[in-house]
Amino acid sequence: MSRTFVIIKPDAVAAGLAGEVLRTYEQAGLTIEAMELRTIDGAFSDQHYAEHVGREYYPTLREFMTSGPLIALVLSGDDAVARVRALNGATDPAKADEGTLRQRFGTTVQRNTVHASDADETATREIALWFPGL
Ligand code: FUP
Repeated sequence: MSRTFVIIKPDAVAAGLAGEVLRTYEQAGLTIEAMELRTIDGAFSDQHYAEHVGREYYPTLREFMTSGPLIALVLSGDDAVARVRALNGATDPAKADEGTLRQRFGTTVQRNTVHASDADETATREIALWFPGL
């Protein structure tokens, strides 16, 4: 049993897709451990995306991620990190496998519906940042 951190990004929340995204995770047997609708500021985005600050695409990513409410989630289950990334699909929705969340609902590399931790250590760091009480 392991945990992962997920964001239902502002594009998906604005489009009314939160329920469908949650249903996809729940039907795959993942359990919701924490969940919050939240609007983040630029400084918080910089902490979350610390590895990306300074990249040429980061200013647009920051603007998008702070543009409206998102849903922060902690999911648990067997092999949660890998299973959630498989459900999400490739970063670029145009390259994501059929049936994945990003293929179904994503529009661009940034407006790609969801974020999820890419390794157990990342999950630990992201959960501590977003849900320090957990
Ligand atoms: P992922 O782990 O699938 O979310 O992908 P990355 O860690 O590569 O990307 C993190 C965020 O940066 C995503 F929102 C996509 C965005 N990004 C770009 O906009 N351009 C790039 O060249 C790479 C990433």
